[in-house]
Amino acid sequence: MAEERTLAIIKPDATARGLTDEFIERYQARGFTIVAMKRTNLSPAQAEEFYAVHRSKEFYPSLTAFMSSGPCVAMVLEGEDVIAKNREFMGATDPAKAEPGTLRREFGSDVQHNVIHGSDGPETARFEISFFFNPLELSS
Ligand code: DAT
Ligand code: MG
Repeated sequence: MAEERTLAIIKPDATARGLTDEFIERYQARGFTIVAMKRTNLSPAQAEEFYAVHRSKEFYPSLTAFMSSGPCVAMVLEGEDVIAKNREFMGATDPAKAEPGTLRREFGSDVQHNVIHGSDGPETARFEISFFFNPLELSS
């Protein structure tokens, strides 16, 4: 497997609960390398653009309202097979169905308030990383 980058987002429910440091520590303890990170509060329009792929879903309005409801922390992770490794570490979309030991199982409240985002493939990762970070911020 080749070296990859992926985007993870600590979602507004997690930052509001004071879980940011805990999540960063868990990522590092698990061996993930964080090559860029920023805290930001998306506008509703930015959340709509980020989740444009879900525009036709009935949960799109509440998803984008939630994702713009408070600060989030975006992180670029780098490593071998890191896209899949992050998805595994996050757990299934619905926390009730996520494996024990995953972030969503341990901290997620429901399918919308599921504490963490992760890119689902190389093309998505490229789009999502460039959505949050400019080339200078990615030069490490
Ligand atoms: P994932 O975040 O696991 O990649 P996804 O891409 O299918 O899941 O959906 C993006 C987000 O949208 C997800 O993290 C939470 C929200 N979502 C998905 N399905 C939902 C549903 N049935 N009801 C409410 N929110 C949902
Ligand atoms: Mg997804």
